[in-house]
Amino acid sequence: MERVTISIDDDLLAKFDRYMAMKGYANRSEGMRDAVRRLLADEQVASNDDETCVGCVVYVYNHKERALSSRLVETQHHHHDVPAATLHLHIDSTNCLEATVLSGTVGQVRHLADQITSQTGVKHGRLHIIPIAKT
Ligand code: NI
Repeated sequence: MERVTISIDDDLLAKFDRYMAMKGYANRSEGMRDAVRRLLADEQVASNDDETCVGCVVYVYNHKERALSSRLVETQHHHHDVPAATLHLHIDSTNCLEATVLSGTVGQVRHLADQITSQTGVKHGRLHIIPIAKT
């Protein structure tokens, strides 16, 4: 096993330490190894663009942000070849949470999810991809 040294912001490290305590990790090395494994597992799915999948992209946005709601709808209409359904939750007086389920190839799903989460005013965007094995 190799020993590496990394630089990390104090704030980020404090959050990571809290996370590790919550999850019961004995030391930072073990927590960091698991974080890297998880990242690589996610990327492995994402690197095979032709695989069939369903995906769920979850994000929060301020519905008072100018034209954002209509831009999000426009984005989905522009990619109408990728089947999508959206759950919308009004979480407080300004913020909305949406969970949009997408179906297609990993490449199509990732592209549309990126188009949604990269819109100005969209926060906490996160895509979960589930590969569907051909039967
Ligand atoms: Ni809303």
